[in-house]
Amino acid sequence: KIKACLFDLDGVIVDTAKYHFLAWKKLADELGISFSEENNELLKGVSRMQSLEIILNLGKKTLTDDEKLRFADKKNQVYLDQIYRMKADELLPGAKEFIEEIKQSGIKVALGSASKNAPLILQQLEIEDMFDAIVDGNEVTEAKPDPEVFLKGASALQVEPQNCVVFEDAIAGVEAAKNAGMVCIGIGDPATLSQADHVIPGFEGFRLSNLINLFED
Ligand code: B16
Ligand code: MG
Repeated sequence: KIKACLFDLDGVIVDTAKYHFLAWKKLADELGISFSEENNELLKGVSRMQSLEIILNLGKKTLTDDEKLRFADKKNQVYLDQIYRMKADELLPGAKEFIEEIKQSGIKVALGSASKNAPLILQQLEIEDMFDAIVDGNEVTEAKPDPEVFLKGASALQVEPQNCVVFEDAIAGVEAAKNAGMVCIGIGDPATLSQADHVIPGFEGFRLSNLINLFED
């Protein structure tokens, strides 16, 4: 029985991946590292510092810890410039409607994001009051695929993991949900998210009845 739904933020509720990409690309250019949209897939759901490590590995570059912090901060400033300009119309189609529908049916709703900027993003999208619990990059110590972010969400909602459904767009995030013992609905490409229990293209036209049907056959 579904008692709670946990939502990833970037790539599920809003397409901030494009802003992350632009900001990392700028930094990679500065470091003389070539960085493509394909490489960007590796960064989805991964923390800021780990994302930097992945880029440095791509370019076979080493930096001191101080330099790493400085570059990560620089990337974040470029990213934030975009986020401050973001408006509620950048919510992905159908996401808000789906969350409102499941809430009305009594299902609890939590956010489970790796982003330290999640509170600001929710504010920009005017949906900060929509969640019964919010767990983001400021509260977790272990990054996805570790299940910590989703287990904390379930415990805040006082729902057992087996009664939770996670919506995720990233490979690391799907793994985190499965590691938490939860059902996972992938958002995006079925081939990429092959570990998810089901994959849907997005929330457009997706209703609670569709979610329930997925588990009836
Ligand atoms: P920040 P999610 C993740 O958010 C993004 O997918 C990932 O690309 C990003 O590096 C990470 O947040 C950290 O973000 O730099 O804002 O703390 O998909 O887990 O909602
Ligand atoms: Mg994501």
